[in-house]
Amino acid sequence: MTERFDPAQADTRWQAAWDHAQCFRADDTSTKPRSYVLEMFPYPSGRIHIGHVRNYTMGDVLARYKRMQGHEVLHPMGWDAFGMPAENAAMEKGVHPGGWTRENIANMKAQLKRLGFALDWSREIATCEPDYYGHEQALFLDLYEHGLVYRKESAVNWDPVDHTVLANEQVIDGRGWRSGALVEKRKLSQWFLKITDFADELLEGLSSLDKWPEKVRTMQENWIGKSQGLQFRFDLSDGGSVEVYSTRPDTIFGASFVAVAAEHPVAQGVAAHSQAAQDFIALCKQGGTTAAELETAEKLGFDTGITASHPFTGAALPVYIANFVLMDYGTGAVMAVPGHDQRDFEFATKYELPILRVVAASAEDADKPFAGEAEAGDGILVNSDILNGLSVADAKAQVIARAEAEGWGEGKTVWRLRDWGVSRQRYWGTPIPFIHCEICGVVPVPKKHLPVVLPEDVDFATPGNPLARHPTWKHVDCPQCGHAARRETDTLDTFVDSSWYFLRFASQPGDRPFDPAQIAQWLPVEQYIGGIEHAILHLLYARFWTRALARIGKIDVKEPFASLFTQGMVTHETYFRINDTNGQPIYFAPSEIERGAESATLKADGAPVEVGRVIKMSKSKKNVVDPDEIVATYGADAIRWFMLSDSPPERDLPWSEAGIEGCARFVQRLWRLFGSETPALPETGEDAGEDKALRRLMHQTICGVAQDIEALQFNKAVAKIYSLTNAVEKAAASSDRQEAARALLLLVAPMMPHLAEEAYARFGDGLIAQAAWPQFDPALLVEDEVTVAVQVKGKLRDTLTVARGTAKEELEALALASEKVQRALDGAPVRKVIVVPDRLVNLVA
Ligand code: OW5
Ligand code: ZN
Repeated sequence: MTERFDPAQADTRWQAAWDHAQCFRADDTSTKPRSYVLEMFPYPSGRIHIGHVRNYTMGDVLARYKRMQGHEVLHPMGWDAFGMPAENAAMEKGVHPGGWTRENIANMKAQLKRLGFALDWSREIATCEPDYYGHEQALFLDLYEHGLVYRKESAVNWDPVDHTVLANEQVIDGRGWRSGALVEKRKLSQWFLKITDFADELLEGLSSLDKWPEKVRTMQENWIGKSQGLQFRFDLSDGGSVEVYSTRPDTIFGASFVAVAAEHPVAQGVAAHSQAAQDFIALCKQGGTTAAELETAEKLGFDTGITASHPFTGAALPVYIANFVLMDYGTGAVMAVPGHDQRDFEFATKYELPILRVVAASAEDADKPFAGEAEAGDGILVNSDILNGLSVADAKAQVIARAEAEGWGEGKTVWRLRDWGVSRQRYWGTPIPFIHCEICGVVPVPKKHLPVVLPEDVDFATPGNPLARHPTWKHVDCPQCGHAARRETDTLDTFVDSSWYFLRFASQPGDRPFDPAQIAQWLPVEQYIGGIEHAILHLLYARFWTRALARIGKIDVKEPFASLFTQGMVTHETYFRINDTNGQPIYFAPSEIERGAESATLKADGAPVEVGRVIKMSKSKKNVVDPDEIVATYGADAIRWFMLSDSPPERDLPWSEAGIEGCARFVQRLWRLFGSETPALPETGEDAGEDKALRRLMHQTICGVAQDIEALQFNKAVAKIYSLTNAVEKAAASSDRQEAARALLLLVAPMMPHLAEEAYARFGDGLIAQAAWPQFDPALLVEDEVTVAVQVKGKLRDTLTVARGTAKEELEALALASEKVQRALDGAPVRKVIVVPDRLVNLVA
């Protein structure tokens, strides 16, 4: 009996050995097939959390497996290092965002190393360093030269007390997070990327992404939101007219009012002689600007007294100024159909406007009441005059045709997708490389002057953008005319940093963002893994940057991620007691709890606590475990194994103490298997091939685990490894057992690399990190015994267990020899015998 496996010393020893041998460095000149395995790079928020561990363990298993399969693997890691959290820390703790970020990076990097990830650290990137963001500035200028970057006035969240622009996440319930003041919308000149130029391509491209989850493709499709609709004109009672656009012209007979944005000329015209209208417009300017905020905010309106004439019926529809209509979107005015649009429904309910049904499941349902909300679904047209009985699609076409024939409107394709506003009035981001000159206008910083580096000496004592109030930084001479000019003080949205990092990982020359030849070698990423929260924005922006760079001739790849996998959450049960005085729960951390099989008690007082739902880990519910503590207690292999076991990787994974203990026990179980008998035996001996069942299971497991890893179905691979472990443990000593144990060791190597190295060292042939995946014999995958059904006159009477491929004559003889068969025949002569080899013998009497 060998000693226990001791991760505390083995883990670091093997991590150092991998470092020393540079095992995980990707060779750009390799002739092997290439695999680029990438996980979404982390924000250096402070510490690695369990969600990171799950993400990076999955990628690590795939990367290690691909290397064992003989691929040249690129598996890099870096830091998505710009953004608000660093700036918030600066304001709260009085530290510099750069110092805070770099310290976090150092800590988190050490944590990742302790988990044993097979990463090529020579390619590490931090987006906050000038040797990354300087190249980003160069690419931004390239896009500008090609007309894909422009400036436009647009609304921002303005905090009137702090005199600063707020990020959306700094607006809480319509108020500034710091001042508590009601946030206003203000117009500022902002930088935009022309993603809408790519709307068609980005939509079309989705159909080529057959290794992306259907769900993600649908989300992107909806975000891009291509729709065919009708743009048309309402004549107004005051002699004017208003243009509206509707994606549901089929519902035109259900229109009960017209709504215009606060900034719409009709609204402005009314406000010119109405104080009440002016007050209402001012009210609309408060509150957030995001789609989500508009969706949830209470719908408010102001009746202008003007009416609009319905193009079919001539009915006079009231015209409202409404807070849910945006000037930036479409024409800034809408035809409102409360029965079939939720926002219109809420508005109509509040202002007691008619809610008509014009689409129903069938003609009989024409007068069915609404169940408290609008019905946006499909159906047939009702209460709609000439459209009655038509499908939604046919009715749309009909109304568009009619409008075009009569000249009051025309069919138009519109996109939900807007251009991407990338300006942020913040310090901790990539400076936008432009200079404002009173003479020349907006002038790009000449590329030879890049990077435009952030100043270090900034103060966060007062709100607002420290770059804008820095005493010297922004003062430069105009690169064109030489007169005193001013730097752009906006920085780029951090999503820009993550839109091209996968290119920089593949190629990082000093003098340009990347070398297109190397990009061609590595891209597209073979497997990208990350959280579902990036299904829309990050993934769309990365696809857009790739296509934009392809369009301007910088690279020759159109889709950055060939295959995408989105992982589930790591969850944990909650522990709490109800506070007697206010009825609120007081939560306890798992470390404060003694968990029994049925109940839980608080260690401090030994009295019971309630066990709550299994939910996403969060600070407020205290249901958090710290990966570092788990590694310290159980070792890296145990936590890695936990991340892969039990739950399918796209589902939630409930963390439990019992679970991690089971994983740690399995590590020791394997150690007993590998650490004792295995190395003592020769690889093949005279008894090779005797233990047929074990041999077959071994070959099946080698094949099956490979398939499972390639499909990222790690829990299935884990189950197969458990089965093979059981079988090897039970098998009598033989060289078959030896061979199976050796294969088993190679199969667990990507998942438990430390234990695997420690055991492999006993074979004395190098690092398992550099070993090959075991071979399997396809001939041994199939069972060599089959069950053959024996029927008499079509009725099943017996079964035979025989060797696969048993001859027809022999099967016939065996069938006739069966006592059950003879009984069924009851002396009747057999007239005909039908034999289907390996399957069936049918005796016709
Ligand atoms: C974790 C994934 C995430 C992503 C990756 C990096 C989380 C899955 C959900 N830099 C960007 C980023 O997302 C990526 C760019 C490419 C845009 C948790 C989260 C979780 C969270 C917190 C805690 C525990 C579990 C502890 C809270 C208490 C602290 C005291 N998820 N599962 N579990 N960076 O760093 O956020 O989507 O793929 O890895 O994530 S990131
Ligand atoms: Zn100038």
